[in-house]
Amino acid sequence: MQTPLFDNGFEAPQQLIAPNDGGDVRLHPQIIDQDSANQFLAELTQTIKWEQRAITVYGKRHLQPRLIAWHGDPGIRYRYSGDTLIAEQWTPALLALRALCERECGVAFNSVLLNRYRDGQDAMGWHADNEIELGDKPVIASVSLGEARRFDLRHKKSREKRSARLPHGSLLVMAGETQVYWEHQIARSRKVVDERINLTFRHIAT
Ligand SMILES: O=C(O)CCC(=O)C(=O)O
Ligand SMILES: [Mn+2]
Repeated sequence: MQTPLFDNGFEAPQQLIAPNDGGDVRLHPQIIDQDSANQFLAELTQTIKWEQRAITVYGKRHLQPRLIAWHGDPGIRYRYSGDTLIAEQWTPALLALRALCERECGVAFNSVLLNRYRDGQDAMGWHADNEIELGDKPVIASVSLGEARRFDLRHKKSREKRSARLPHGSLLVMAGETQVYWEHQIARSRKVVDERINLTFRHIAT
């Protein structure tokens, strides 16, 4: 696989949320060149053991409307909504993407949650990534591959909304107090027909 290219300033990062708004969300629209992004998309589609898993919401079991996978350092667990995932090993593609995110964010990640949205009917509801294991002001690096989806942010108190399109080969970074004051979602869409893979690199306290 080629070394992924970084954007050299021609696609300047967009600040979606600034510390004044109670958070820090930046979008690099094209951090990976399109050829490498195509290769990552094909490789992850084929090599990851994708699963549709059940979670508990308000006491009821539901299948999540997307496929997921959890990879990371040995023994790292991810606990959420009544489900526990135990990390699968890093693969070469995941390590390459982790290196890119670590370089860009200046922090270390020991795990990655992968989401595969098969079409516009797959989605993720409003939530904040505020599990205790993520620590106080988590840095979360979110790589998008495949069909672009709209990413919505909503302030927990004022209900102000902000949105951005997450294109193929982009990187969204959430840091600072983002998870304290804001929630985010990927809404269903009738216009979207193609697949999208999203990877959120995280550091889980052990
Ligand atoms: O698919 C996305 O861009 C969002 C994923 C997300 O919020 C998560 O995995 O917690
Ligand atoms: Mn999230």
